[in-house]
Amino acid sequence: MTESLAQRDGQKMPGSDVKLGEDDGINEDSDYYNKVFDEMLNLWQTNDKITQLMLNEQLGKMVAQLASWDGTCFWHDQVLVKRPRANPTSWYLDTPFWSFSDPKALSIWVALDDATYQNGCLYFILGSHNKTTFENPGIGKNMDAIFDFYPQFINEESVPVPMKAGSFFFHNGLSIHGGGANMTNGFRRAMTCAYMPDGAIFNGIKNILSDEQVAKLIIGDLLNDNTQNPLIFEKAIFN
Ligand SMILES: O=C(O)CCC(=O)C(=O)O
Repeated sequence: MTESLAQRDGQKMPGSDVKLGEDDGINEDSDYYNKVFDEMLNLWQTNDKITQLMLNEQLGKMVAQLASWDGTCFWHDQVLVKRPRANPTSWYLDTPFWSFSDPKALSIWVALDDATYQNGCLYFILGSHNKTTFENPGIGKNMDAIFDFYPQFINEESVPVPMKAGSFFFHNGLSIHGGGANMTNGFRRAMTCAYMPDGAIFNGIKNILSDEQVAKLIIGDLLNDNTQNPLIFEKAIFN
């Protein structure tokens, strides 16, 4: 991990000049958001070890089983470093940010440090993924903003997920989730990967696609660029 971050020298994403701490055009309030975490995307494209680890066929199979897909493609990876004293991650949904819309789309979240109540472990509103939609409530500064959009969840319990370093969980991208502030003087680092079903189609949202990629796509086109969204697992079909 250290090697893959050093190789990037602060570059947030391959093919982009944006560096950590700068406005990436994805998040609404970059000044605040850059103090939620340092976010680097698609390390798999610049580091072979990350490719081997995160584009692993067994992982793709687990995702396919959880999502009931026949094939799993990679959407993106992210390293999320909550620095000492970092802001909380407001409640939000993942899937509405992505360039495809699938109710089963999910991510893996891997703790690289112990994630604790004190340093910003994640929290979930359990079962919310069954009632949310692809409309995007966004992610802002106000922790409770999502409940203007989904008032039916305001009284639901928040379930914390403290994690030991090296452990991981999967979560559906339509789950309402967030993370605590880092109240400590240490780092809370995590790696996530989001997965897409084979055969997913473009929904018009740019997300991490480059301007050149978007220019070649129209809504309804297959997202089948193997250099961007490689197929990492395919269920064998026996006649
Ligand atoms: O690590 C965090 O604080 C947030 C991560 C997250 O929201 C996600 O992986 O979907």
